Amino acid sequence: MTANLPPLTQDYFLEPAQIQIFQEQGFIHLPQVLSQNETDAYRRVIDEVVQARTKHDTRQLSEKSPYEQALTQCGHLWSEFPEVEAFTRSSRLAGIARDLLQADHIRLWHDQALYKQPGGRGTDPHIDMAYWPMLDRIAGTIWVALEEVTLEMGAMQFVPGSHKIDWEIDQFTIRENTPILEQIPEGFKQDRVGFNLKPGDATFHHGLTVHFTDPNQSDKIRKGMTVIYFPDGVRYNAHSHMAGHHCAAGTADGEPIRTVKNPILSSKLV
Ligand SMILES: O=C(O)CCC(=O)C(=O)O
Repeated sequence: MTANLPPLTQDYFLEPAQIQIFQEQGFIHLPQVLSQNETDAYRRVIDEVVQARTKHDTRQLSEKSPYEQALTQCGHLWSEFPEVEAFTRSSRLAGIARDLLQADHIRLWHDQALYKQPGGRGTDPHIDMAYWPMLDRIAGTIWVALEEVTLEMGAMQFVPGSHKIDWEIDQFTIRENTPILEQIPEGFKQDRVGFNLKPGDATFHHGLTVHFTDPNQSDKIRKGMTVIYFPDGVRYNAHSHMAGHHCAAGTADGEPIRTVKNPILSSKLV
């Protein structure tokens, strides 16, 4: 495995106007969060761990489930592969989450590499909060492009303002294509917005923002690495259909989620 990885500790400065855009839209494009060198170094590592995780799966794309045809999903990498830890626990990335979610302290939910094979299906429209048993609906994801990712390859697209909808979350279950675009109330219907990403660019989206991608119409693998964060104090919902999630193991209903899997990664300077 690759050694001597660049530490991702230098802050990425966000203008107040960017924070405001995120609060209004529920997502934001962040250019050059990682330099080309940093991106290359972590892509090599993440390629290796995705390969290690998936090497026993010899199925063709057409033999996989619809969900798997959209995404090769390798999560919780940092605790298994020490070389991924510097990415997942990066204070630069976590600082972005802290600023955008306006948190004093930001905690880790989990990481996941999300690769889309050439010809892979589009990612179905969804909201992430449906997958997380959180009573307080505030959390978000940074999605970092490990290579150039264009809309034709399946770059992320978002419905502006959809994080402000009072979603009935429990109707959306993981790995089922519950229609969501059709449920956007009249006043919230807006055209999708997506971004072509250069290597090291990122998007950050709120856990209540509707997002999706087109299929990967290129002959290259679309490579994204994500980290999910939530503010310290977010409480566990034992009545959620996602109750029992191992990232909150041992947390009682209504208590703040603060397990060993959720270290604080960034704190506001006072
Ligand atoms: O990478 C994708 O296609 C989907 C990613 C996603 O849904 C997420 O990070 O929340």
